[in-house]
Amino acid sequence: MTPHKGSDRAGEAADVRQRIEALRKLINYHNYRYYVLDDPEIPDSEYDRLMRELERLEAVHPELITPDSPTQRVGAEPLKEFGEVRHKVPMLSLANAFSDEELREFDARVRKLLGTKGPVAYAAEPKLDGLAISLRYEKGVLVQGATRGDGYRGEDVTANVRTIDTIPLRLLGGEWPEVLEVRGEVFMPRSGFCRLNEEARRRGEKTFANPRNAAAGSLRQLDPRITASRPLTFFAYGWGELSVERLADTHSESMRILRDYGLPVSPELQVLEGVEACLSYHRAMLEKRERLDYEIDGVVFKVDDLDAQEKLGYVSRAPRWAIAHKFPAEEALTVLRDVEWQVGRTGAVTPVARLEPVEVGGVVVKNATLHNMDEIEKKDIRIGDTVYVRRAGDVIPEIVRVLLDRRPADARRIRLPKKCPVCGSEVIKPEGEAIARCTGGLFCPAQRKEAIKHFASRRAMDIEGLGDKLVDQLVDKGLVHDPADLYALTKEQLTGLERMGEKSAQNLLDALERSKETTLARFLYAIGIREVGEATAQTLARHFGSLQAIEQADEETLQQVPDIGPVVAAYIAGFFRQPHNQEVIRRLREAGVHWPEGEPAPKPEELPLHGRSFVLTGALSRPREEIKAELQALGAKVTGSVSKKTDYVVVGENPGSKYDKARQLGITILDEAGLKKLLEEPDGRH
Ligand code: 9MJ
Repeated sequence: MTPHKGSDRAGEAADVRQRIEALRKLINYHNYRYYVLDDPEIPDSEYDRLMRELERLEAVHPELITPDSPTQRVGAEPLKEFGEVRHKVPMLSLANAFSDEELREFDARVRKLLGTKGPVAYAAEPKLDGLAISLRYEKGVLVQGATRGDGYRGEDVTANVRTIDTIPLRLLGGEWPEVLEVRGEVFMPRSGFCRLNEEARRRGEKTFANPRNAAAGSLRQLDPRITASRPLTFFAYGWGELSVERLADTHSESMRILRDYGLPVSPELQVLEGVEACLSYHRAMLEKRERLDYEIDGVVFKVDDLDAQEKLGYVSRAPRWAIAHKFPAEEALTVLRDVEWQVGRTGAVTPVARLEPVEVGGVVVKNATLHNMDEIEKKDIRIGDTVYVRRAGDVIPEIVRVLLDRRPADARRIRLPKKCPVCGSEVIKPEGEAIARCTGGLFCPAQRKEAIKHFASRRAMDIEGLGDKLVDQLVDKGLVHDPADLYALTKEQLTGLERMGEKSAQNLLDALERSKETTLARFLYAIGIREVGEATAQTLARHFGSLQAIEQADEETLQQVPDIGPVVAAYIAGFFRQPHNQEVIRRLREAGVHWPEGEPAPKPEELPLHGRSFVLTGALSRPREEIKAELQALGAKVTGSVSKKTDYVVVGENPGSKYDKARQLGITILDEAGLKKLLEEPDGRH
């Protein structure tokens, strides 16, 4: 009996061993489909299931765990220091070409040395901006990973490269040479880099300056668990020591073979005939650069034929058969000469750097954005500083950092101007806000068009027929400088405009006349004080009753009003402090704009939506708080849950259970269009 039992157990063990091996093979194959071919065959859930089964079997049979098992990527213990690795075949650097001319010279040299008249075939691929790595496979198993170091001696980072999912721990197939050193670049995709920095920011930790630094910092961790948590990846672009003479006769064919072994290779790899094709490739990759999820700083061309490579040989430490054709630098050093302040159409006052002209990424840069005062202070930028300017794609150039050791003794601090450089009104930057703003809303030429369009809009003065295009024309022709000028327009002036007949001109004059009769709340909203929307305007009107009372209120008094905090109070007081704004208001009233002054604040029960209860649900196109404030200003109550007392449920996209409940209870359901109509005509029947 006993022998029988024993062989049973042996049979079972053999089954487990077989299953484990089958699982490892399957997992390696699906890794290859996913990472190398970018063409997964099974969903992630199925892959996870295979991994879990393998983990479970290995937990029960720890004696069957091998270092190349896909479960063994993260080693247990942090290292004290990295060991040294000698590269038997040195890891070379590449010569650079910085212009089309230099690439043509490279090609001419290659052809001369090879004695060929016709075009040479080159293998072309993007030049990754990461870290060069050598991976040593023995009998198909990854046994060592090493950094380039000085090209002859690097650091042993085996435990760390093992954690990189795209690097196979065991090669696919069985045809590989006994010793195979794969050379390539470890790098961090942009998307992963952004995620990593976002997480660091959230935790209040230091962020990385760029993906290259992040990749280098992640690979040089003594604790492989940290490396494992970083989104690193790898592309192979060559080889070092081989136990056979060659993998193939060309570079491109060798790369195809590496790919078949399960190693990721750039999908952009191409074979090109002659230097002109190389120049086109360079231009195409430069154009494509922004769309790639990893940073590249040029393209690499390698003579494809390996016999030709041998013939060409090496000069000092770089092969004569390869060259990196670099892209124009995206960063450059220059001097900050001065700072000017620009006023946007909403009154934002932003600093613009005037730079000593410098070429960055192929264009001459003279200006860069400095964003705002907080940014300037954070980076400690001063006039006279030597600064790094960065330009990427179509974005506005910006100052990355200052070289403090080059700061001249007379460097000047940058100060926010007290007066608007365009209209001379006061500039204010409320506590806690990043952006400074001009307070001359009604008068400032920079804000003119925007202010007039807002003034005329439906929910403000409601001047029918005065659309954006017409405002543009009136301002461009110099007929209107501020909202008060609208009321001085004549029929002759109007009929002189494009597409403005006698009839439309009269209609506009009539609309202007009608708009003069308004309410204090509308008027307050129309004059466009920053942060004073309709709800706040209504609250102000109700609370103070007259314009004079509001004009005379200081910031402290304003903060007594419900929902008005220090920022809004600062904007309101700042606005009325400007003599120019006062002047425009005086002229508006002189032209006949009026409202029931000094009227008692409308009683809550007089508000059009008084006593109505609303619930908002689903994804709405505007912030919920904004809609809520508008409804409340009209007297409505906004609550969080649906009950029999609810009058309306406003539903956005993908509403949840509140919508179902509202339907059950037979409550009126409004979509966004319905809500808009109700807000516009709250006095209508409902
Ligand atoms: C990079 N960095 O992408 C080489 N490289 O070849 C490519 N670097 C290289 N090839 C020989 N694609 C030495 C370095």
